[in-house]
Amino acid sequence: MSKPVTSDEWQVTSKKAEVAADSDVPTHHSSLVTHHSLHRVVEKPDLLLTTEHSLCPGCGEPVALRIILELLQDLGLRERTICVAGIGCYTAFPMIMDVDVMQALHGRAPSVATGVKRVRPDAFVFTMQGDGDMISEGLQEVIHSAARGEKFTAIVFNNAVFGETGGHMTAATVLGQHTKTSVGGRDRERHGYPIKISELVAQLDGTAYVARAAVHTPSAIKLTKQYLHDAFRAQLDGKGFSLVEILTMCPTDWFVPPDQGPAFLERQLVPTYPLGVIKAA
Ligand SMILES: Cc1ncc(C[n+]2csc(CCOP(=O)(O)OP(=O)(O)O)c2C)c(N)n1
Ligand code: SF4
Ligand SMILES: [Mg+2]
Repeated sequence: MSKPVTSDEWQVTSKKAEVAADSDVPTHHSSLVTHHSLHRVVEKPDLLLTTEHSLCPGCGEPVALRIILELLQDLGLRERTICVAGIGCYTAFPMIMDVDVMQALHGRAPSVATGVKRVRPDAFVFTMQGDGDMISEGLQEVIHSAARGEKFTAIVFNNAVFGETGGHMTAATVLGQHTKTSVGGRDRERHGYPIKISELVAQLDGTAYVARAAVHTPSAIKLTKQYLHDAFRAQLDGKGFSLVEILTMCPTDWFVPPDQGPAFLERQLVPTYPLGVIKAA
């Protein structure tokens, strides 16, 4: 099973090419060299103040945060960035981000971001919300912001539960999923169907870019960075509203051990929430 890249992840790479280039080692012997060494392939982004966090082991949200901060750093956006944070487990992140953050009331981040972007059009503005915050508690905020074509980027960490408050069902909980308030599994007759926020928002004329990503495998993490880059680009080019939904692991409220979060995400969430670009800029 693949695991998400973390700050401590190392990649084993073959030394053959380096050894072959070394004049002390005859070229015809280079193919016999089989030793490996460890190379660090990722560094802590400067905008991440510490690699320690208070979230659960195996949580996907710190992985998503790391990608966001790497990208802000790569694009040189730190000085002009304003993040508007919703309420959820990720509300702990402003403490460890070297980026300006405004805290919104539950579900209201898109409206606060609308005000920030209109007052400071040169600022780079993104929201950081969860599925409970955006899709259950603040659905009208994101829909209207998207329809108006507000020029900020909305990021939603979708773990299909209200994580911070103990794991009850959200509007994004998938059919059959066990939560504290759907103990027999989400039932279509009793609880209705999950809302697919990306598809919903993509059909609005004000949206420039929409994609759904995930952080459960290294390749998914790489694609998440690409999608976020394209969404950020859409904002920087003044094209309109952009949204990236990131499926994140919540082993605690999925009732699985931390190392089984990625497999659970692939098995339970991806069939309802297929990954990919939903609307290209
Ligand atoms: C108006 C309001 N209702 C409820 C709450 C309680 N509350 C705080 S965090 C949270 C869960 C947020 O879930 P989500 O946005 O999915 O984030 P997660 O914790 O899963 O990362 C809830 C219900 C609140 N703070 N304010
Ligand atoms: S409850 Fe879920 S979302 Fe919250 S920190 Fe723990 S694993 Fe992450
Ligand atoms: Mg959630």
